[in-house]
Amino acid sequence: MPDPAPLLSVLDLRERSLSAAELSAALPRAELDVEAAAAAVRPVVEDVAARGAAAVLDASERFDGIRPEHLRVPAAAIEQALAELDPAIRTALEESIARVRAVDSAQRRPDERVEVVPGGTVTQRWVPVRRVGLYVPGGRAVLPSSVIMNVVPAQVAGVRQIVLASPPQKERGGLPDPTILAACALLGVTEVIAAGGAQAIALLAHGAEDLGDGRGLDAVDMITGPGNVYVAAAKRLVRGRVGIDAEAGPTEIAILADAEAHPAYVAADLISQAEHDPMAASVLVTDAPELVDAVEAELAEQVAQAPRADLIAEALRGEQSGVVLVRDVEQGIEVVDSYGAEHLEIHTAEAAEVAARVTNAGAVFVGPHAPVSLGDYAAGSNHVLPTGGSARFGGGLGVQTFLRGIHVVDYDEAALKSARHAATTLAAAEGLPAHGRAIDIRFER
Ligand code: HSO
Ligand code: ZN
Repeated sequence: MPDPAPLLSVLDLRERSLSAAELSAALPRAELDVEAAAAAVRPVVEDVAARGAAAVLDASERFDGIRPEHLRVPAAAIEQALAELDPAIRTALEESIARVRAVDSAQRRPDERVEVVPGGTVTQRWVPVRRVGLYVPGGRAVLPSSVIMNVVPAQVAGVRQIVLASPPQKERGGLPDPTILAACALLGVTEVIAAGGAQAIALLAHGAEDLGDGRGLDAVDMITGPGNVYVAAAKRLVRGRVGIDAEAGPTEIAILADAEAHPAYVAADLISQAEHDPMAASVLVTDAPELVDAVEAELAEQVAQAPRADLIAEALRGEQSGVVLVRDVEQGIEVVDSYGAEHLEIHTAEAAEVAARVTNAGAVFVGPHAPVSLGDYAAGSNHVLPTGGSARFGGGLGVQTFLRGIHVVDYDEAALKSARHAATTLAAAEGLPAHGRAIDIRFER
């Protein structure tokens, strides 16, 4: 007997006017305790920093139940995974790669030279990070699409050294998942490490003298990629030693919809992200109470048919999911901006215009034909996106993630002269006369 109770709880804001702080506190969202996880993983990270490969192997045995024979995945295993890959999956991966590569190639920022005065230029050079570590999880679901979303922008940015880490699989004799290895082969990634969790993050950040095959592993400069709370916690611990992208939390979808939205599509899309994780968030923001009823009816029907029905129901019933009823689309935009969803779909009249007014979201999907799962695999957009409201201050992974801007200052004598007065005056005002002197001396000698 299916449970007839509605899956989504409803927060009615139609009669309420809340301050920004009250609004963000009222919206459904689970707290992810990265700090508690950090305390748990700190000994693992420290052990890997101290003992290298041996500590990684001990942790694998403890947490993954396997001590892989090779921490560094042999080239032959990567090639074999590609040779054995289902041709239909290979074609789909290739299609996805081509689309992401097309977008990233066009969106790589060019160096920008500005002539401030005649003879005085400042150029912004965009320089790729030298060596990057990419983490691809292998737990609840194995996501080879995440290999694409990490590797392609790094490659388009010009990163020369890419090392990918993914957990060893017990059933595979300690190799990472074969589809992940095949995706590496398709992308030309040859440095692959069979390690997962906090130990993988620590290994990437600290490197190791000997991976067990007589060869060392160089520490990386930056680590990106999704993962569970322990991976997020380990990234927090190594941040500063290396750069990291956003700390990934459970997937989120928010849908802003009016009465014209298709209930079946809205329900299917809410379910699609709920399928990831019992902690995943599915939030519907609408000014149409009749849509809420229609979506609930669709949810009951579609969830019952879904192979992962229990997991989906748990995510939809969780405190992080729900419906927010608003007066109009205007208030809806306020709500979705306050929420800052990882993924935001717009199912309203004039969807493109509404989308253009949203300022906080990891990625925005416009209209009835752009579901989030399109973006997960094959839109050309990236699916590694800010979660937990971090879309307020961070963006998703992209070619820019792997580039650093370096200002190159090139002034001739006349150009320096034009700046002399402003610079020396400010130096004096700051009580730093040697700063001014370094300019004046050039006009005295
Ligand atoms: N929606 C996930 C990414 C993903 N979905 C991978 C399927 N495969 C987080 O954005
Ligand atoms: Zn997804």
